[in-house]
Amino acid sequence: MQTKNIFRAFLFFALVSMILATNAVYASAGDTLAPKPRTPTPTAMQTPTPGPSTIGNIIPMPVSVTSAGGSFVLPITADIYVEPGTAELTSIGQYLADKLNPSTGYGMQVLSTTGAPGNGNIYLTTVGGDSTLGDEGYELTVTSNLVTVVAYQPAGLFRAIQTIRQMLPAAIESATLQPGPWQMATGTVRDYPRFLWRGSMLDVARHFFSVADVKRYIDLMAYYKLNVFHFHLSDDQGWRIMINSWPNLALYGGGTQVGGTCSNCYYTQAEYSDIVAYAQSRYITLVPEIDMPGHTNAALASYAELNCNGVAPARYTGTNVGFSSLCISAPITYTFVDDVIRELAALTPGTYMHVGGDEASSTTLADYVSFVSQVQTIVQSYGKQMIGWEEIAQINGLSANSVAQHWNTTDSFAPMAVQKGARVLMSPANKAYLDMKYSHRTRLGQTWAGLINTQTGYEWDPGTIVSGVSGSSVLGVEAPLWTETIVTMADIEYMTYPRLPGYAELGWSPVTGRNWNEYKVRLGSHGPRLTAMGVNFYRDPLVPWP
Ligand code: TNX
Repeated sequence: MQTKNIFRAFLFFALVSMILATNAVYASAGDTLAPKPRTPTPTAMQTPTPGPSTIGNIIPMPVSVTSAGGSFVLPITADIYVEPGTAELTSIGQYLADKLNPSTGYGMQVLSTTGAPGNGNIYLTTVGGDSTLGDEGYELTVTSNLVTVVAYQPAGLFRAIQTIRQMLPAAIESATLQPGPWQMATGTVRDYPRFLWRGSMLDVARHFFSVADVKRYIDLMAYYKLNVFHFHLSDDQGWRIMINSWPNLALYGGGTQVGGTCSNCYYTQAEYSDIVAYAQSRYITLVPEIDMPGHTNAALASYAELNCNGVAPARYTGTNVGFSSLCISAPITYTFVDDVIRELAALTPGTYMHVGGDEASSTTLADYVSFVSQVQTIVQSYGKQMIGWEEIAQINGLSANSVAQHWNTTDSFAPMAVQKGARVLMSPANKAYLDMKYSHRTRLGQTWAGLINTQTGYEWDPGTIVSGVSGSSVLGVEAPLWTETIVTMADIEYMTYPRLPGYAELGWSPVTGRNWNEYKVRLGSHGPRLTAMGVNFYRDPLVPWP
């Protein structure tokens, strides 16, 4: 504690010098829009007393916000108190500390407490949490003295942390020391999600992305309270996860991507588990996808016996779809599926296994139905539930706990899934596909499902988009990023931001009162936040960026 206080005293003088230096720059720049230089009087060295303020600009829009009109300023002495002081709550507190410490330089620590801590701190507790707010709900109260979050479950505390970050100035997201002051408007936020499943999919098969890139994708999702990361691990162009019983899938099938060869382009099981744990620590469930029976050229190329004619095709690095199929009549096909699902299920704590099932145009309908029915049995034999692209709704024995992911833009198999008692995840390609171009002028992306600017991506409702599929039949919303044209992390960020915050809002916020003209201003205010996080977002001209 002693060392920390000495450190904080030094930091205080460092910050004051920074503020003075910043003002000097503004003064010499001669920009009339820049803030007036603050006179370096002794009062400038005290904590500034901010004026009244309101809580605003949170994405996704919370269920209820009540502003009290005052301000809380995070003091240099602030710490984060958790109750009860379990390992789980301590790591949630540490996540917040790790987000706030680089920019504030405050060296906030995570401490355990019983009851509210003293003034000037952040207090995260599950004691007395309101069960009616659900697992992800929370109540955040900011007074001029204290920031308090009460949640029924730890996940709710984690979601609330994102609200706290968004209530602080944008510079809080900077990785380097910033001057502050670190002010929040006072009031209360009571909040919980509309849908259970608020997801995003990343295709690492068409182009491969490093573990670090995948983690960054997940961490950015967390900022917008998303809770499912769908990991598209196999396709015609590459197989990305080591399966110990079929090693050539990764060793050979992981050697290509769109455009050519790719060296060691797969995740080891340890790397996969590391990604699972990383997502879990952000209260994000990882759903792995092995796309079958189509989209399987990488597997067919790796093992000749998976082909009906016993001949392995060459690996594929183009972008066509619909030409490959597993051999539906061969018993070894089901040994293969069983082995892959068994190994993946053992590494995956989440409930769902995604089995693809889309665009199987080289498989007859009878074969398709027979295959997916057997795959459903295999998935369930490992204690998991099946999710697949909407075509899987065609199988007769579709289980009520299986999920069909709607992606088509006109006709849909979603009502068929609902008739069979199953639920639907909404990813209509003309609304929710992150790989569609924003406009004809944007370089990256495709156009087959249409152009999706930020407004088009926002103005629809997962609860009514497919007629006959509503209410509890709608599990949630997911935005997939296919990567045929996406090569780098900068490309990923460009396609994902600023559209993903909109999908997060469709998944979380109440539908009533939602409107683009209000949202676009709120989204614009996130521009400086995304900039502070180093996100290469598309400055959609429809959004009033400050
Ligand atoms: C269709 S939609 C696909 C993917 C492509 C995507 C490109 C769906 C389930 N399959 O294989 O990557 O279009 O936009």
